[in-house]
Amino acid sequence: MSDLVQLTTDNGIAIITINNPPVNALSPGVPEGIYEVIENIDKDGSVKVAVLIGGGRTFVAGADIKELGKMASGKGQRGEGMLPMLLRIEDCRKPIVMAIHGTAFGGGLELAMAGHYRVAVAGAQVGQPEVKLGIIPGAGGTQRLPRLAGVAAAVEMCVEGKPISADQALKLGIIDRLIEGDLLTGALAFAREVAGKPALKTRERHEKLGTAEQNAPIFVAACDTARKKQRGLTAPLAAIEAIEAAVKLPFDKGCEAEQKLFAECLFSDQSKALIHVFFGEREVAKIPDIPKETPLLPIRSAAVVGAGTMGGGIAMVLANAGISVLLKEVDQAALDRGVATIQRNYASSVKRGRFTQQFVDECLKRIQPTLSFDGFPSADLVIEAVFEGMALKKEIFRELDRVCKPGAILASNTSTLSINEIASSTARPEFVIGTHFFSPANVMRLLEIVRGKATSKEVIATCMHLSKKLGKVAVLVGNCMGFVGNRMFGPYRREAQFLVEEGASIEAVDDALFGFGMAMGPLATGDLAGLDVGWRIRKEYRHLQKPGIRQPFCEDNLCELGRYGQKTGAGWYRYDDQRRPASDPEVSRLIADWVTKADIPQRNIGADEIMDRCLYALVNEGARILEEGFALRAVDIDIIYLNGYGFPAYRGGPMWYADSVGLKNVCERICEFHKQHGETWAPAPLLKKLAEQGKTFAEFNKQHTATA
Ligand code: 3H9
Repeated sequence: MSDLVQLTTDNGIAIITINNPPVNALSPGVPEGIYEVIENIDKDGSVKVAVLIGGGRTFVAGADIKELGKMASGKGQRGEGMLPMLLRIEDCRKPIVMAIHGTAFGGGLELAMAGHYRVAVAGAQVGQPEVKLGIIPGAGGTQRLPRLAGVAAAVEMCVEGKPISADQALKLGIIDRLIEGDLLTGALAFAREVAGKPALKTRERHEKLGTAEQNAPIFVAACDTARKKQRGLTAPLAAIEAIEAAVKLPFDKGCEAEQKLFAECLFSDQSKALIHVFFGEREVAKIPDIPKETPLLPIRSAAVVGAGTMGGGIAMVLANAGISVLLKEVDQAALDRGVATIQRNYASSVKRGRFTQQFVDECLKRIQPTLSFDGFPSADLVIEAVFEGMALKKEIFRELDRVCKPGAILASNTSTLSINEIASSTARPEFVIGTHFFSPANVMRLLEIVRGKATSKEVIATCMHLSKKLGKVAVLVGNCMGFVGNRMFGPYRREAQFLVEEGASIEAVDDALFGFGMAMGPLATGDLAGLDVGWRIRKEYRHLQKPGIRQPFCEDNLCELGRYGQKTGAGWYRYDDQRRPASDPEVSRLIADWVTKADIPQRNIGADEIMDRCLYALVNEGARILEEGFALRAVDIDIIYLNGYGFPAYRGGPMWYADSVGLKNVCERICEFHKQHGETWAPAPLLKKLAEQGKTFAEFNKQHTATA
């Protein structure tokens, strides 16, 4: 018997324990081990009933995603162990009780559903999150779940991929009992109750399935919603099709349909990209020169300087995580405005069902508005989120250095300014760091953690660790202008504007990128963020621009006319009072006028060129950032773009996308643009080198982290 699956007995009850840390994934050897154990139990006359439980912190978090990744890339063997193992469990003549704690996800839930009974502790979660990996449940989940929970619930769980609580699972009939206290003790007691009773096979249950006709409206509605809410993703539609098969076909035929759809999804580019994203989100937490054991500084209380949109959002994020926070402004009116916005945001979260009123009341109590630095000496962490100006930031940091206790972390939410320069205004640069939240801070998952040249490892480790508690995906970046995300966003939006100046319509540019899967087109994004933000920065840094390099001008001209985007009701588009966009013929007329005066030749530009120009501008800058070491790995850039800039997850991020197109192709296209449009398109040296060597950014990653 393998070490992965252990069998013990307790007064005629067999206890099967899965021990495959950290999450008991169904890696090779686990299904086979369970199969063998069940065979023994079935034969053993002294055993009346069995309990299957996960060792360590969880039941089973699913199939081994590493193995799936290998299979998806054609490098692994298709594991045949799962399906026979599940049938073997279901056919066992002794009842098998699945005892769930932690998570029963994906193949873990499929395993649990093949058992005859399921019990769980209250904190457990169950789910079919496969769609998030671009696949569907592939071990009978789409066939057994509707039999236990009904079609509507199964569709929701398999299509959205969100986990549900043990309590919800009990209500839906997925589990049979909630266990209070110790899980194994409760599961053994339950097993004694069901010992000797017939072992119910989930696959033979039909009472909740209904007919194809009865369920038709559920499938139609689910397809409509999936097309809108999960635009571009194929797995949600495949999951619906597989559940339809459960309703229309006998169990074994339904499983065959599921297998076919599962294989189609697994071998798709979307699945490869989403598996890359799964591991990428975990990889970014690993910093090569900062060991896991680095001591963390305690963060019990915090303070935020500035109660504007960013400061208020950051205060909410901290309060949501149970951290008390002082919120400082310079005058009462600004403070009141900030607090009112926080209250409004919380009220809308309650209305949308995201938070309960009780939770919100507790959070509001944790946020203490103030006009002075009086309470600051007790704060473990201070985040400055004031207007983007170096002189002001330095003045604040001088003051923070004076009032804060030794060992307090002093963070700036700057999106562009040098952390080294900000740190130089303090006597403790090792405690100064950048925490670049994205707007709205209480919603966006991304957090760029900016490492200054003196920032200590403890401070970095603490901020990376804290970000998880805050529900954020943190990516460590170096201290360059615009850091990683905004530095790349510049060339991306620059190309969008050039395209408009060369004859593409505003709508054509945005539609092409939206069609690619971006949450919004680049020009509409500018309107949302406020065109004046970039305009002001450009004005401040104009003296640094190299002469003779083409610069876009339409956006600056729009700003000169007071068209700042959504907030002024007009930018590239026109907006009504609900902020709904409409094309604005006035802008098209203005642009036609400006480009005629600038003597820019006009031509028809297709969607392919629009996408290549914008996306390869991202990639080219990303390659420079990577080579200069401001991002640790290409995957770090991908995770930044997926979580902060609306890049479609199923394309894996800009660097993964470039790898999938082939760096040789990308580089050739960039060289064409270089010839046509001049110096801004000089190919990044790293891109050129990898293209010549026939390598990918991912391969550069591996080499880089191996030597780091
Ligand atoms: C599936 O089941 C398909 C089926 O239908 C069958 C088809 C035939 N595999 O997230 P954490 C690693 S598809 C391999 O940091 P947490 C993870 O990479 C699967 N590895 O911990 C990390 O490694 P490292 C459906 C996995 O406590 C370590 O475990 N299931 C797997 O924040 C700790 O993970 C899912 O999609 C896995 N399945 O969260 C569930 N899961 O330390 C995916 C985790 O080297 N997993 N690892 O970086 C999760 O959602 C979270 O990991 C979980 C724990 C909630 C379980």
